[in-house]
Amino acid sequence: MIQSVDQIQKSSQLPTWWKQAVFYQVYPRSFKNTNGSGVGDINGIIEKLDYLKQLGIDAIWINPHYDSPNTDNGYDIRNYEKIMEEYGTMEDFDRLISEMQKRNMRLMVDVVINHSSDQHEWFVQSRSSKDNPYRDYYFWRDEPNNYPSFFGGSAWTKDDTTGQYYLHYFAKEQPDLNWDNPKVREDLYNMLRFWLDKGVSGFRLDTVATFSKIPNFPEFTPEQVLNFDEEYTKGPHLHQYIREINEKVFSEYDVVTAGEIFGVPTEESIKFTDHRRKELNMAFTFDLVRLDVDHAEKWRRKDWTLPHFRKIIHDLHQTAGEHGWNAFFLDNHDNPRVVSHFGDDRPEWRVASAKALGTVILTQPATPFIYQGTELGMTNYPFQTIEDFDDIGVTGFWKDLVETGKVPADKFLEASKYTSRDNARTPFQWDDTENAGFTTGTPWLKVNPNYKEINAARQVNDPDSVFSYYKSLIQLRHEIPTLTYGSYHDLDLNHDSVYAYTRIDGDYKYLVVVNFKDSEIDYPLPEDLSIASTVIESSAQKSVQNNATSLQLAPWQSGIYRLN
Ligand code: TEU
Repeated sequence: MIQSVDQIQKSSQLPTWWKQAVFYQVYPRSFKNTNGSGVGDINGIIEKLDYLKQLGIDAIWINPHYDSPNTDNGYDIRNYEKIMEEYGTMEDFDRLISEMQKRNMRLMVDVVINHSSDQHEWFVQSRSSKDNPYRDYYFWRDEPNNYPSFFGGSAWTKDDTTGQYYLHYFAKEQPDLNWDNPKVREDLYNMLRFWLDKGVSGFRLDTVATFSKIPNFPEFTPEQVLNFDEEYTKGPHLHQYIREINEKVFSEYDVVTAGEIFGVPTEESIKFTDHRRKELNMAFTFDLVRLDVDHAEKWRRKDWTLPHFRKIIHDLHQTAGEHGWNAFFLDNHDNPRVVSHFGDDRPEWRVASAKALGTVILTQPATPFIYQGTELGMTNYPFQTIEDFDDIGVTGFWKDLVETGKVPADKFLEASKYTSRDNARTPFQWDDTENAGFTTGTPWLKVNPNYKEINAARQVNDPDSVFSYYKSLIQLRHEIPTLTYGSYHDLDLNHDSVYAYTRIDGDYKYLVVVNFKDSEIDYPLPEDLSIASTVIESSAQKSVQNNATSLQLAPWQSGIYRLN
């Protein structure tokens, strides 16, 4: 039965396009190269729009496309109003927008304004002398404090020109902008208007929770040093600044905003997205994808459990309540591949578990974001040595921990193999030709050797592929508004192998069931629930009888059912 959006008008959540949309994240550097340079480009995105349209995608978030020396793959912007040379020209960008508009798709760009590149003109000026008019565009101090950088080492670097230290939460090539300076804010807002005037429909705000700094930079206690990612989000003016961007920029345009609120605990996320506060539309929170990151040694991975996983999801939705909204994702360019992280990427379970996780991603009361290649079940990369890595998150900590003898090399490599951001950044696997059809040149990062087995060409027309399953899920997401707006109820937070929840809106009652184990399970439905019909199942199993009160789940089986 197809439900119309009118039927959910009465529900507490007002329907909007961006809540119903399915977003796809393109990491341009690794998506598709068209000129043999080995680096993905804008023309490559244009070339593949029909592929994304076929999948059912409504909107695309692209990682930074601006001029950059690429210390952190574009998250170090040298010129905010220029296109990264390897990616193409401003004409290419304009064509991307118009080609997307033709296909009724929207573009969300990445806004990196916590910091700039050290090669940005503002910083070049700022570092040149203590009385330069741009000096206060950044933070300068005579002495550093004990703030750590996200990429290892201190968050302060001494600049020889003036002998002072400047602040950088990320790499030393990424100095933090001084948001307390109203001129900085005005310049940034003008830049945002420039892109909105071009027809951009969305902003993903990079590390938005760290815009406001703690006045006078007091030393952190040892406990604060351990929790530095959260401490960095405690600047006193943060929400004032976000409200100001909303008032001066967002509210003047038809734009959707998604904040990367890294470091903010799930329970606090509502402060950013409660529509009455007029800040952002939705938030990316990280408790879920980072649930297995070791607190003290962040490069390491711990075991995780399904009850922990579902508790975080439960809290996420609970916190959003009727006034907030979230972006939902299980992987992105900063995290391992979802099938290798939360599924099972061994050949016998890769397809089944990739589909199971797709069911999870596309049935939450939050806007789903699919990271490129996730719709194919692309996996982590088999890294062997430190030379295999490009990620400054790995190379920075290698210097900090291994080269100083604090952590043995093999221990560090073993962990980084799972946690490195490079896992998600290997080139997209289009087909089984050389370099997986990504480029005719030498790819900037090695292609995963499993590309002959895992690639788009093989999956697009195969009804049993991960791609086809995602396509069906996306279609269901579009047809059944209850999957977007219905209430969410986890049926048993403690069950350690079956993740089951209902999505209910009046008489529209759905059950989502996912077996997180590689063994069969007989699952009696709790709470007197019984099945009215099957909406979709991720793999063949014994057919479900009408009014069934239990399900026999195959390994990594997942499904959506109508309930009586
Ligand atoms: O990430 C913010 C962030 O704090 C982490 O996800 C970070 O990547 C991780 O701790 C490093 O291991 C954003 C971007 O998504 C990321 O790619 C950039 O590197 C970072 O900001 C700096 O701009």
